[in-house]
Amino acid sequence: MNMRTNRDRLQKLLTEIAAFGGTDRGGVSRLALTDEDRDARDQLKRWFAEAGAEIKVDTIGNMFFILRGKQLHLPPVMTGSHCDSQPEGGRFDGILGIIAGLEIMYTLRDAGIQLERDLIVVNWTNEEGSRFTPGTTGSGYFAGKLDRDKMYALTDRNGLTLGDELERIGYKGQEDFDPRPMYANFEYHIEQGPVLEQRGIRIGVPKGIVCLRWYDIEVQGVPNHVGPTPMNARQDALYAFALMGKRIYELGLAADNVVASVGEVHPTPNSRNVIAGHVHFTIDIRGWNEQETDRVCQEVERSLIELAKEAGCEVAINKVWEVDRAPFDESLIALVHSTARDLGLTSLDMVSGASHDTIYINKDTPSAMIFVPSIGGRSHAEVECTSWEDCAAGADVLLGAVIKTGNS
Ligand code: HGY
Ligand code: MN
Ligand code: MN
Ligand code: MN
Repeated sequence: MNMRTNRDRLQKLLTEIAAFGGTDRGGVSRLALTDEDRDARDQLKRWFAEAGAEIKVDTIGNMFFILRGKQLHLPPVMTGSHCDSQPEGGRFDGILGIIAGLEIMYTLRDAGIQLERDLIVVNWTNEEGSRFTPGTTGSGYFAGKLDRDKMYALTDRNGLTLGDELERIGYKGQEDFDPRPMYANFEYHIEQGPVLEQRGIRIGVPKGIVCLRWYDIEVQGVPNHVGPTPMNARQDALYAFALMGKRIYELGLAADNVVASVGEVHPTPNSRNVIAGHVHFTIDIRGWNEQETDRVCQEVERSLIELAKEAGCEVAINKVWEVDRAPFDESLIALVHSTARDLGLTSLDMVSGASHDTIYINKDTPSAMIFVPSIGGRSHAEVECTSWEDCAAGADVLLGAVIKTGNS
């Protein structure tokens, strides 16, 4: 008999947690380590305590909710995701995976079931990387790939540091927690793309997550008065950016399965009657094929130098983050497919174009992910939505995968 989660309770929990940073346009703005993130973290603590979980917070603010199994010496099973959101994010990105983990704990409690293995549900700090760059800070630190002091020193646009903000919201743990070796890790997440909806498939099973390359670019021109300065006597940093932005898009478009995007642009002084003297902008390049992705990176870097010269400006190119792709565990991928099938759900192999905390956890723990459709393929936007029915279906698959591995 396939156990199922409680769909009404899952919907209620997701609705209530979405109020933390909720916007009047139906989205969520819960940037990492803000008051909204703190309040949501506090609520998660209350709910997981009701589910009977022990709670540990490590020195980078990762929250581990532990439901003890019968055999404490066995390597545990992990699931979880992130509570922080984009500035104008959606109600499901990240938090769905944590709340589904909570619902599984409630479901096991209600059924009087204790797994053989510990079950650990995690809230990973600063997955989005929007306020503090890079992203997946908590999971990257846990995996030993990001240096804690460097992460503590990261600053947001107002000059506040990650370490100070962690302290301020009361989530800077005193010691780390390392349950490794772990038996398996599953991350349940919305697809954030159009494939499942277009194909009419209920469950997505990524074979892995693409590699990512993030840049900060500084373009230096000469600020001047827009009126008296002749067009052929300008060193306009915004014009240089315009040339660069178009080329970056074109190089991504021409490449084979690589995406290249500019997300942030900050001109200085950003005044309508001043020729911009400086532009800071960001580039995000990703692809499953690392050679092709790095070829595009080289093309982009070469273009930035060429186009800066064309516009009479200087350019500084800083690669601020790169993480290799994460190929998931074949046997856990098969387990997710078979669990979906046992529940009467169709499933599809795919690649995750979005990054997730599992990109780091996968480094030393066999991992797999479970996707459910995003309506209209939209995410990282307030319109982000997944039907309650699909939220429950994905949670049921996670429950099945956790029970199978938790009792194996
Ligand atoms: O950027 C990403 O792919 C993730 O959603 N933060
Ligand atoms: Mn996410
Ligand atoms: Mn996201
Ligand atoms: Mn004037």
